[in-house]
Amino acid sequence: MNDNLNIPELDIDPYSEENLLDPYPMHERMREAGPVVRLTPYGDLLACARHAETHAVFNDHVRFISSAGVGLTNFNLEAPFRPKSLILEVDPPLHTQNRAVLSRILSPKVVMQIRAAFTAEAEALVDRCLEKSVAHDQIDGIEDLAQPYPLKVFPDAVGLGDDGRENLLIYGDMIFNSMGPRNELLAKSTARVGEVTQWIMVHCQRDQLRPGGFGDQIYQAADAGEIDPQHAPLLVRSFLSAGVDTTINGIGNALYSLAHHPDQYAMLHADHSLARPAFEEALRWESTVQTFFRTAAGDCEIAGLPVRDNTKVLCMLASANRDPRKWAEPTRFDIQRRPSGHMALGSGIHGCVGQAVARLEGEVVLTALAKRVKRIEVAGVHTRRLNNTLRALDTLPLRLIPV
Ligand code: OVV
Repeated sequence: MNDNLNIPELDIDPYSEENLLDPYPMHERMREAGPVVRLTPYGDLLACARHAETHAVFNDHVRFISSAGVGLTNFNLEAPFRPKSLILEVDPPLHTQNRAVLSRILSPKVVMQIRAAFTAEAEALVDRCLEKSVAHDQIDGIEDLAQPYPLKVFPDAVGLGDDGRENLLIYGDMIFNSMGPRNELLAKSTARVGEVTQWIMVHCQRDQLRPGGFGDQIYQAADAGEIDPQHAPLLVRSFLSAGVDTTINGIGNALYSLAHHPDQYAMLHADHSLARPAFEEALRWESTVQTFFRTAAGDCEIAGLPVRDNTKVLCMLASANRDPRKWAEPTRFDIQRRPSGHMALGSGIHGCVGQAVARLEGEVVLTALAKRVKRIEVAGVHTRRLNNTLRALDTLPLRLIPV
């Protein structure tokens, strides 16, 4: 009966406070136990923590589907937390159709067009941070830089108004918590679920979106018959769900990584063209989205081990990104590494559709810093914002030393 006999069983809770604060010892235990493990606190839940299997699962969307949810909750058994995302939580052919539209709106060509505006905003913000750091001896890397930057440039590009953008932060925290168990973190982040969801859905309507912005372009695609017009608001919702908290923490984690590796920052300062590879290495080293799930559609196997139909598989992206089977000296933060094949933006048909915009944001913020800031010093103890899915900082006291 128990065909999971060959799968190592681990009494590990990836959502304990200890593991969320410092996931790396847990990652190592999971990787060393086997190519796929069973996490006994969550019943029949399987997990992949090595690069090869995580990558294989993500690149087999036929066996490992997304339409049963990419969090712990199995939508075949329980209702989703919110109406399903029409890109993240669907399979082909609907996924293919919707993704084609989002992919065009966020294409590398579009990114070339927004580059100047994104660069100007990064330079202005880094100037303000530098002034503040000189005047007050420190800044908060999160409140003063990592948070305001994406919160300005991305909703501007989507075409949202200026008011109420703090709702995007609360919403992001909630959505990414909702992909874990129903723990205290989820309960806290959903305290204002009704009000925040209401704000989000109102701001997905066409009359709230500047003509020509990313949001309005979804409605234009509906006008052109490329997507179901009834799907337009939920596709705009994907921008608002996935586009802010992710990049905030991507930039926050990059600042953290550089502040804690002054030799690496010195190299970036000496050669600004390292901004993009430095952001990429920060994604590998401190992966913003730590985990996503898939669900087995039929009995199958991972690395020769049996997986029963409808089993949830936890894919440990952040662990794959430090798997010594894949990376030389994986715990070393090395901005010259060029970590192609990292899993921080996913892989396969669901790989981050906004990745060109995300990389632009990281690159221009790090370039603006590299030009103006000689050294970044740690000016105090950072604090973490625990989230069931995201590796997130709450505060990051930094001192920016001008050139
Ligand atoms: C990648 C991602 C994260 C969260 C939400 C969504 C996507 C969405 O499509 O709503």
